[in-house]
Amino acid sequence: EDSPYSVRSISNGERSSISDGDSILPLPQSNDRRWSDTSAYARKKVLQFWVQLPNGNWELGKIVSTSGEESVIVVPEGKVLKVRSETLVPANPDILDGVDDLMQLSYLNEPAVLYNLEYRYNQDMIYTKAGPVLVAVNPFKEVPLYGNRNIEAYRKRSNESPHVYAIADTAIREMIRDEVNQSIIISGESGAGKTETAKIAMQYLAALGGGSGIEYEILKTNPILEAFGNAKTLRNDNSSRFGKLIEIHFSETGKISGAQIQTFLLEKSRVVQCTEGERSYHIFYQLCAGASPTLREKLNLTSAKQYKYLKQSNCYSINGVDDAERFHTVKEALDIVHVSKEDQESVFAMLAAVLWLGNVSFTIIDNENHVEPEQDESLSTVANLIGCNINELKLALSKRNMRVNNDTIVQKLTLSQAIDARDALAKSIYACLFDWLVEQINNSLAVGKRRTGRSISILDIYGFESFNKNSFEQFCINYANERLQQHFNRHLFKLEQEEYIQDGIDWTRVDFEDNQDCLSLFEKKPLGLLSLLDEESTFPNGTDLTLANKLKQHLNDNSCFRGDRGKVFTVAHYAGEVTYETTGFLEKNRDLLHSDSIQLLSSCSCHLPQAFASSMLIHSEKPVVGPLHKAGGADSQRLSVATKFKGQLFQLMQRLGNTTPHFIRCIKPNNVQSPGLYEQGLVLQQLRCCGVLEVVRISRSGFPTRMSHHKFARRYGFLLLENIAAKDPLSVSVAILHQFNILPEMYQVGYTKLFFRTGQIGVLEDTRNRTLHGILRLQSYFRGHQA
Ligand code: AD9
Ligand code: MG
Repeated sequence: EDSPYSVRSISNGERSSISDGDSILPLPQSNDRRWSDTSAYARKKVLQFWVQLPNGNWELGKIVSTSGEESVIVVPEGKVLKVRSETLVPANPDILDGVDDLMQLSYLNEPAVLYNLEYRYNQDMIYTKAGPVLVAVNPFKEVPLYGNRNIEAYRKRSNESPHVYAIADTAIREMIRDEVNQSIIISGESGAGKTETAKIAMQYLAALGGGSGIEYEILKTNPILEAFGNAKTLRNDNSSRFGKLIEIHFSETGKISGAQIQTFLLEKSRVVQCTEGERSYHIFYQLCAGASPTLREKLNLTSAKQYKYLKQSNCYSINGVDDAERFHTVKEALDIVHVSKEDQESVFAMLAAVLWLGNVSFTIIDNENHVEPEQDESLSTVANLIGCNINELKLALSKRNMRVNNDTIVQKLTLSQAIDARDALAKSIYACLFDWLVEQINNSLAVGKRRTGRSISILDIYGFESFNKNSFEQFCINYANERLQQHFNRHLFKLEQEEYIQDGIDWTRVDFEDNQDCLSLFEKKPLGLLSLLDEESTFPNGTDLTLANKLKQHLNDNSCFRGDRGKVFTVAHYAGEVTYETTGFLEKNRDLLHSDSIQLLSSCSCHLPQAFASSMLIHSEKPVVGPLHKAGGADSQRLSVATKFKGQLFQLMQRLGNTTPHFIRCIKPNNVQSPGLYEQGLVLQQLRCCGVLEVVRISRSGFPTRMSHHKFARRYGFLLLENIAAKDPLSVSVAILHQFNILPEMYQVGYTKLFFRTGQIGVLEDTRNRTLHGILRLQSYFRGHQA
């Protein structure tokens, strides 16, 4: 046997040399290790293996026999399987079941990681570290991990198990200790728990930094932003349809002094268009359900079922949610962030205007399919609510002024053009309202003039998305995730290196897969995805098909890009390939609101529409993509959506770049939002996407297992033959390494710790176990003889 050891010592000072425990004392049946020595792992004394079943799930199994390339495996229910030996993946010794940190696993393979998370999940331990990253598996039920008592335990550090609280605590401490701003970056797919996690982090910061009262306001921004920016989707009953960065500022004494919120790319289309079974933004249903009789009358409000925008998806309520009650919560929250009662009423008027706008219908007035809005309750209510002249509203929804050279010509709208104009107006009002609210909140939370420069930012941004059909939204979201992933990679590598250097060990850089190529595919000028998209958006005759062809023409040589047939192209993202369809790309990227509509808003007597109009005009003064007015006939020149988003992302990365980041990866264990259900395949796919396995892979190429000399000496010292009583932990550690012939390339001795390559601790652990078994056997053997 190619064993790294031949003799073992026994603890308790009692020394006894035995040649081979197994030959003297056969191991009990349950620990049967009669598997073949031909297995590569036999020499490493691996007891159990992971076997992948035909359904893709992994099961723990033991080798019964191996012949040639095949092994016979028995899995827990006694089932026997024949598999190719090379497909077996070594499992970790039982002592590593459910470890706090995946880095403690000797074998860092996918099934081991999956099993460890599941083992913990089943005991409501939803948090696990993957080195510097916190993994949070959504429990879909209340777990007893939160509240003041738990906050207190983390503050005192009497509880050290992984938790969002622990991350928030570290962030506060590092902010104060290093005088460096911190960020908590939360990612994961829809429904994985990002928003809840962000709130849990905010709770902790508010509890520790509370006192000024502003922390209360900060917490109250959540119900507001969720009401206006979240909606029920097929994936999540409370899905955020925007990205959010909240920067919380602290005074020198560590108290919260203010906050600032930045939002990214709200999904506007939901206001006018919504898939069966989903809902529009919560606030619409809340308003319809919760408005007082007086307010109803003022806004001419009816029930949600009477509004076309809400009716189309045939879904009005959410299980376990009382919209009317939520409406009151939102109003209270608005009070707390100092939105006046008058302003609140204006906000509700805008919401009602959007709803009524959706009910505006058109009649055809000539044989060229030109239309006019019907002069009915919907139209008059809209005019009333936004405070405009009804005839001007009618004009804005049926005609378009176009400037050609220096002349203005009036174009009548066809039915589909008029519907587009109506929907564009509704979307703009809503998006402007959302931005306006964020601005009010920011004014209320404003950091005093005396900025301390100490802050903790929490980023809750949409995770990587890959559906059967992927459109412009996924294109932007995935681009954002590419940017964040680069931040993640670069940061983690720096951390790894720093830890090695700090402990004084040799460190030659390990390779890692950078995603720079994919980012360049998006950002390169003039021949990158974004530039080409913008260019095509400015062409009068540009269509989704010409866009697709243009991309193929210029990018087909790029290794991250593949042009497919028709309007389809594929991008090789870090998290996998995604195939996009260019349908709607140009229109969504242009996101035009005709100048007629902007003019209409600025002519309104109510202050909100006026404010919206001027904010749109301000935005249109910024540098422009190109002569947009030639394209769709609109003459307001604006930044394209993609370019604006790219600018926001650059700004975001710059801000994050100046912070110490803390990463939280949320995982959704099932697609049905139900507790206790852990689907391996689904979890695995997310672990791959959000880079957790990549972190693990990175560490594998380094020395992932770390143990202090002290702990190492205590755990394995008894295996030594020599007397170690007088020796220091470092010498004991080195002696152990030598005695067991651990190859020099498999470990590094640092100042405070030993660093091991993957799997090395498994070897020692098994020796230790066998020795302990040997002792037990010997003891019972002797007891038997004495009896
Ligand atoms: V989306 O991309 O915005 O669609 P999120 O934000 O990742 O998504 P969210 O935080 O909204 O997901 O979580 C979805 C649901 O999971 C919540 O409404 C809760 O019902 C549930 N959840 C998430 N985290 C926890 C938790 N720590 N404890 C209990 C949770 N329930
Ligand atoms: Mg969310």
